[in-house]
Amino acid sequence: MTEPVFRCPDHGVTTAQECPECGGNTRKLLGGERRRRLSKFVSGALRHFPEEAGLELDRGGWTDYDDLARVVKNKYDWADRELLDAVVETDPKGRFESGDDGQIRAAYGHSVDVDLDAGVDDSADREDDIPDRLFHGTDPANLDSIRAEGLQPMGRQRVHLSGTTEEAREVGRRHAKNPVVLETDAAGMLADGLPIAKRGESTYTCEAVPPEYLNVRAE
Ligand code: HQG
Repeated sequence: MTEPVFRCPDHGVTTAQECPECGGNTRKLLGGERRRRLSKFVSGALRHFPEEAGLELDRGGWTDYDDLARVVKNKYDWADRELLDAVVETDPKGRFESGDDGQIRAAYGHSVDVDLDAGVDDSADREDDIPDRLFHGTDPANLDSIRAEGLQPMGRQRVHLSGTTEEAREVGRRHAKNPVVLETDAAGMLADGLPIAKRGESTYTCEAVPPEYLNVRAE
């Protein structure tokens, strides 16, 4: 269940009913269900259907925040810029990145063709931040195929991995009731020159994971 968002008059938005900074009263800004819907729509528009939503993404996946706020307002009669700000600011997975010059993009998850490293010359620095092991939750029905060809991006531009087994299981639950968790030898991939990037709070992406770097994680 998605938590509501509250606003403290002095310290801004929070998902706690009492402001974590001053312990003072907050007012409810956005209910859980509307927060979930808004986040899903914005994620979809920035990852999968920008054109249909009326947005133009540049090579790096960026679009103008003002345009997005307009699109959101047209889509939902109850939504406005303040609620969009709240969804973006409180996203627990860091799904959205704010750029210079009032731009926004999805941090990961794209099916549209973007290059998140476009115009960035220090992308290799991201590799300092990669844990030795990463995890991927999936439907057990995919295992034979994954054992044969490794993890492939399927409908997206990249394969997505999680920082913990719990998060991977949660991702896998989107596909199956009893997902299986695969462990990835991320250190081995990096040592062999297969790049991995950290995106958002705890999501890691790569072009593919060949089968020799994968193990089914025992419960
Ligand atoms: C599977 C969410 C057969 C793969 C999450 C997965 C993530 C194969 C499915 C992000 C395969 C693709 C992405 C192969 C991969 N044979 N099946 N060779 N290779 N698969 O939804 O990783 O909450 O495109 O195991 O947290 O589940 O939206 O990818 O089951 O970070 O922000 O093909 O989406 O983020 O499914 O999820 P998806 P995903 P948000």
